[in-house]
Amino acid sequence: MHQVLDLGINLLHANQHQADHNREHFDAWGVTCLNLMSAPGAGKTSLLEKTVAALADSLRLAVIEGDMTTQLDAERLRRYGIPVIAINTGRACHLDAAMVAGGLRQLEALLDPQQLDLLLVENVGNLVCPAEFEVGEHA
Ligand SMILES: Nc1nc2c(ncn2[C@@H]2O[C@H](COP(=O)(O)OP(=O)(O)O)[C@@H](O)[C@H]2O)c(=O)[nH]1
Ligand SMILES: [Mg+2]
Repeated sequence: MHQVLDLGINLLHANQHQADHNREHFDAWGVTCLNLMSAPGAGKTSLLEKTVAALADSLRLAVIEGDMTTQLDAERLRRYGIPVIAINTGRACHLDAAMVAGGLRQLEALLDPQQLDLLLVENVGNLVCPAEFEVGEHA
């Protein structure tokens, strides 16, 4: 027998609330935030490397690098001399807004975020899970 239980709560509500809060920070700082999602190996880090190389002279950039367990992508991007915050998600197949808020606190310890123009977020390599969780990005 199947029974439908109405829990009466939106399980993503807390994440949405935190994402809205992150976006308020980005807007107050004048920072545009982009959240990159794709299948593993599709080329997110490569695209970020080329983007950073092309824009680092004209825009002030930082990266939040989401990865389940390693620092490898963060190390690839640190070579370009920009601030990179690595977030290991452990078993989670996506970043969520609270993890990004934690990354923002680390970023604020390094620099004044009002001095940034563009924050690039590389999400964990899985197109399905990350799409459910806004992190406060503009696009
Ligand atoms: N042929 C080709 N290979 C690419 C391209 N972009 C990335 N790659 C390669 O694909 C692999 C995975 O790229 P990576 O940027 O690490 O993907 P991510 O897992 O989405 O971050 C690497 O070996 C890259 O060199 C591309 O535009 N063309
Ligand atoms: Mg990558």
